[in-house]
Amino acid sequence: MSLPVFAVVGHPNKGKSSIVATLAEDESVAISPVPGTTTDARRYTLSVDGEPHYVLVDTPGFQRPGELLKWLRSKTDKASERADAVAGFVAAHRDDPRFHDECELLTPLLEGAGILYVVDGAKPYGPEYELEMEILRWTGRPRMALINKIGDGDFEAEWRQALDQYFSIVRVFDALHADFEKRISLLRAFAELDEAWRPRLERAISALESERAHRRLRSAREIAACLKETIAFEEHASAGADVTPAALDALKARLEEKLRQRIRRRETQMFDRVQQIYRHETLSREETGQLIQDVDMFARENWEVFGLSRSQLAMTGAISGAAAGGGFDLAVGGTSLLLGTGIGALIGGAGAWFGSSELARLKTIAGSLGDKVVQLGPITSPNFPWVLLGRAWFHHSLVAERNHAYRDSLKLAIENEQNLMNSLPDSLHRELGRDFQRLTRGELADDAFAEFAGRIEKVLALQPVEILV
Ligand SMILES: Nc1nc2c(ncn2[C@@H]2O[C@H](COP(=O)(O)OP(=O)(O)O)[C@@H](O)[C@H]2O)c(=O)[nH]1
Ligand SMILES: [Mg+2]
Repeated sequence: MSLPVFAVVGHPNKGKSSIVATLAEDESVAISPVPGTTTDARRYTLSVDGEPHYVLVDTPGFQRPGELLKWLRSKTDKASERADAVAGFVAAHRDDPRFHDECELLTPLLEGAGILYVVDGAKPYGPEYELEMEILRWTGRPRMALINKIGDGDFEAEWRQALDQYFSIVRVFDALHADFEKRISLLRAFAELDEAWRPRLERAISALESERAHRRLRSAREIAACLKETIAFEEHASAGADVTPAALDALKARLEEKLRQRIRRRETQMFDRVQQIYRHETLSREETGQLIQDVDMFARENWEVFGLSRSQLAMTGAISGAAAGGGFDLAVGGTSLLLGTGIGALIGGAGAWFGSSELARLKTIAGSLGDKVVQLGPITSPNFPWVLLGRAWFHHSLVAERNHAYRDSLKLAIENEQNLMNSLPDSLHRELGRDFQRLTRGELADDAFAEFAGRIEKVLALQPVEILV
């Protein structure tokens, strides 16, 4: 059975390419406020796990519908000959540059595509559209009209009156913001256009639905792996045999910066992978907003919004867990202890990110020839995994709902006074708290990883905050 093919046609600049990008989940479709950006018809196939399900054809808009219709009418006055007249037009004008766009958009229809006619419901209806609709009727292909609104006007009622006369199905569809359910419901409407397409489209719908769940699980695994790896990060440096306190401070600062860089890179990689899962590879990210002015993961504001509040930390036992992990009492003593005892101390400045908690402890271990080797890490800050999870959760929620027509960068900003983690159910909170403690101590067994990822998946299934896109 051949794939259902839908040609998206209409006036220039009405959101045709946007609709193709959204329905084909393709970020490479050219979308632009400049009319005439799409010059040739191009096919975009939606595939799931390598299996193709349907094809969208992006087409240039009508340029000379009046002349085209006049030509068609001059050829026949019989309804039964109209489709042949359209084929005759394309055959006669294939090399005529004046009708390049018309030939491009009519060709897929002659090859059997269904029609998705796109109009802008924010602008008034006008008789010039009648020419286009009439031409589409001449093709005799199954057709549906989509009212896409670009801007604030509302002329839907007036459009419907006109469209109902030419199209068997008329739907409102927001090319930029339609969510998953809206897309699925549109596919169901496509299935009604032509009986022959129904089985293929129903298959497409169930493939998309299971892919959606699968994408969440794959993302959860990426995030879980990122948490597991970053918590275990360590940086080493040789301090020499007779290191002075000042030299040690400098070394500490260098290691800390290296550790932060590594965490940032690993987080970036995780974000990229999650975006790949949702076919949003090239979508850029920015971190702006009222609360988060700094692009840095380690900005204090980020820790306060994405991680746990101080009281939440205490409640989940994360602080006492860290203390039980060893070194907590020494840590609060500050750097002077380091030289004396050679074990754990606060990293200067780290406490400021979140109250009294440090990111990781500095240890000295004996090197060869009386050399001192210092080690920073693994990461012991109880809030660190929550911050990373909070950011990953928020990022995922934006990416998972994002349309492929919407090209503004992702804004990783929450304008909410609450801690993100407040919206987690208590039980999940407790379980994750235990997972994080195990990770911090390096005690999360490999066979427990799947369960850990499963809990992250439960987090991803929740909506973190009202997302304004
Ligand atoms: N606000 C808004 N803008 C849209 C919508 N659909 C398309 N646009 C914008 O309108 C312009 C033309 O869109 P495009 O898809 O290239 O139209 P085409 O010429 O018909 O293919 C682009 O700047 C789009 O971002 C919509 O639903 N809402
Ligand atoms: Mg276009």
